[in-house]
Amino acid sequence: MKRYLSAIKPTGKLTLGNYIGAIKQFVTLMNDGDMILFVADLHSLTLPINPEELRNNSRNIVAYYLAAGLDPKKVHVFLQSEVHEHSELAIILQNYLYMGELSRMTQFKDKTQKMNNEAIGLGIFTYPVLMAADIVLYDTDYVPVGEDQVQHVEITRDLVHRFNKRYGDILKMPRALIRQSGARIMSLSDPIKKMSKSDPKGDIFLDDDLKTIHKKIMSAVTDMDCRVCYDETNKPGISNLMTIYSALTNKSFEEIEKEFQGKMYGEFKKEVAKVVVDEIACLQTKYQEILASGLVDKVLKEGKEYASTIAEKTLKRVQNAIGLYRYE
Ligand code: AQP
Repeated sequence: MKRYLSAIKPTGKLTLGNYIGAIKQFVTLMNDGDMILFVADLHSLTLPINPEELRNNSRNIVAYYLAAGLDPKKVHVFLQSEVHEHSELAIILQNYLYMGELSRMTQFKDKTQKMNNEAIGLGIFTYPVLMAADIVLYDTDYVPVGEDQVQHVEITRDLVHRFNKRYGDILKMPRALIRQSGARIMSLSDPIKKMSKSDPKGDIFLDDDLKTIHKKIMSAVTDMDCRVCYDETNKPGISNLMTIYSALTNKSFEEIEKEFQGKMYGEFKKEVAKVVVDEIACLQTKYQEILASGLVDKVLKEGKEYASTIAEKTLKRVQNAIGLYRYE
């Protein structure tokens, strides 16, 4: 059976980008194999975060996973920090990735470009090492991610190749799995920038009130051209709205272009706003029910047990291969 593994960092409130680019894809894939999802709380420590916020964000992610339709009978969900093998394996694997390649990672460069070297924590630099450990710990086949995370899966593949060349066939080679549409939802106020939890300008949050969502979409930045057609380079705002609309309605760009031919941007935006508001309204209702039901703690407990069993075996296999222990 194929195994899928993915995660979300509890660095802030979930956005429509996280929902379309990640969570919706998890729901589609859950019947297709063994799915392991975790809340990447250790990864969220790479930039300063308030402890109470971190705790709340972590629970909220699980509640949104379930609200979006992830079935706890089919999907295993846990907190990364509760399975200690992630950290232990990362300590080992950091010896198989190099400073040069880590400093070339786009996410590292983006997140630290305005920071002074003296203020950059080591965790943000070694982020890909922990992510590689997250992935290989579960003998993962596929890592469903948005486009921004593909580079991290690629460096994990380099590591696996390097490690296996030295010690034999110990780590499973993973692959990134990217959504065909919606892999990169952009900011509504600056559509050449990714919609991001930690940079809330132009974001739609899953817990925004519905009027606010409508307003945000109606005032999304577009262009002067007035034709609803897909052109990422010259019409990034309209293309972004088309991506959102397409992801939530399953309509192709051609169908959308036909539907709004000769119509004004205002009409198109109203329709996008309606679709987004309907989707999020339904999600918010289920989310509140789940938070009130106590299901989050139950799911996390079961998920931790499932994940720990697999993680323990992989860590022992690695330790054994590199000469730390010898097991029967
Ligand atoms: N704008 C986006 N469009 C499509 N997919 C997205 N993802 C994030 N933003 C978009 C996908 O969501 C998953 C979880 O991401 P993450 O929390 O691990 O880190 P991230 O990619 O860095 O997401 P954010 O929201 O931008 O977080 P911060 O601001 O903390 O860095 C991933 O699969 C990601 O591709």
